[in-house]
Amino acid sequence: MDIQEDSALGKKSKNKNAQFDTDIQLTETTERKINWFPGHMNRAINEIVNSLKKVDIVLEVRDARSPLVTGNKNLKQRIGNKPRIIVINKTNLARPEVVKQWQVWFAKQEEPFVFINCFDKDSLKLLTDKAKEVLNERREKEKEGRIKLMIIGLPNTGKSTIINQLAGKNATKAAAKPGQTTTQFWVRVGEELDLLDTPGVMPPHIEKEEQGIWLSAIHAIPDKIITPEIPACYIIEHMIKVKSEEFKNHYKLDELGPDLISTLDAIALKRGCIKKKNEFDYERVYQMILNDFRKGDLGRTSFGLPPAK
Ligand SMILES: Nc1nc2c(ncn2[C@@H]2O[C@H](COP(=O)(O)OP(=O)(O)O)[C@@H](O)[C@H]2O)c(=O)[nH]1
Ligand SMILES: [Mg+2]
Repeated sequence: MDIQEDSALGKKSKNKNAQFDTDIQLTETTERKINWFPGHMNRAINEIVNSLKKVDIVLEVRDARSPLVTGNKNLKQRIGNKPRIIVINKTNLARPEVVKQWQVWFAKQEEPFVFINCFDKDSLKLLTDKAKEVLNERREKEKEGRIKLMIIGLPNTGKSTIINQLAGKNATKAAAKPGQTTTQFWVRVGEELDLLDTPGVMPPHIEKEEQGIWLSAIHAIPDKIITPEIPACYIIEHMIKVKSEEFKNHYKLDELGPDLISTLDAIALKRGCIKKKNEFDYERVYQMILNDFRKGDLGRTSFGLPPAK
């Protein structure tokens, strides 16, 4: 299935029994494919390829809550031989025990990687040290001068924030939604680094619909592509499944679950999301859950585990 700007999922949400539909949909359609690849992404990719010759190393930023789904095989191919480090950011939003599993998994792969929370200074040092280490290994002889790094990755993974944290100032625009960086932008950092910020790029294909929902939950995909109801209901079901105390406490629920609809209703009641005719205002609940989840207020979350092989 192709999800275009007026997505099939979006239309579905306008049904009367919307939350019930979602329930069915998630189980029926997990194998469907989501293709969301607006035209301007091609331009962004071509610009990345054109800029390769200007940089020493590429940092591919991903989200620790889903380190494989936030990667992009297509970008990897286009980067070719240029040294690359996979930067798995936002570890402070992911479940620590799952992050550990991912670290073990990445250590068995061939590529250099680093797990960071870019608001943490030690993390930033890990990142710059790794870049220097990889470059020293790759260079036949020591290159003089500043290191030029290009930062790429999916929208909203924290590319611009990493640059701003390294620079110690708001040198490039960062915000809690995708699509904030629209053109490439150089930032000088201290005596030794030049960083090239780039607009986020989506993979041309998202393999499973469930993975598209993860990307929507973490806001790598804009809300106009997948209607908020879908990721919001998914988040609730996920929180019930993992028995999230943070979720239960955040909305002051008496119990967790037992199911999606009872939880939606309980949250609507607790938060006063009621329309004039005494109906629950589910749209408000969906948006609130998404906002709270994205801020990290519903606790640390990981979507998916490392592959067994
Ligand atoms: N909790 C947390 N939030 C982060 C981290 N890095 C970035 N963010 C937030 O993620 C959002 C997107 O950041 P931005 O740098 O604009 O992403 P970009 O689209 O990849 O450039 C912003 O709200 C940042 O504050 C991190 O390591 N931890
Ligand atoms: Mg940006």
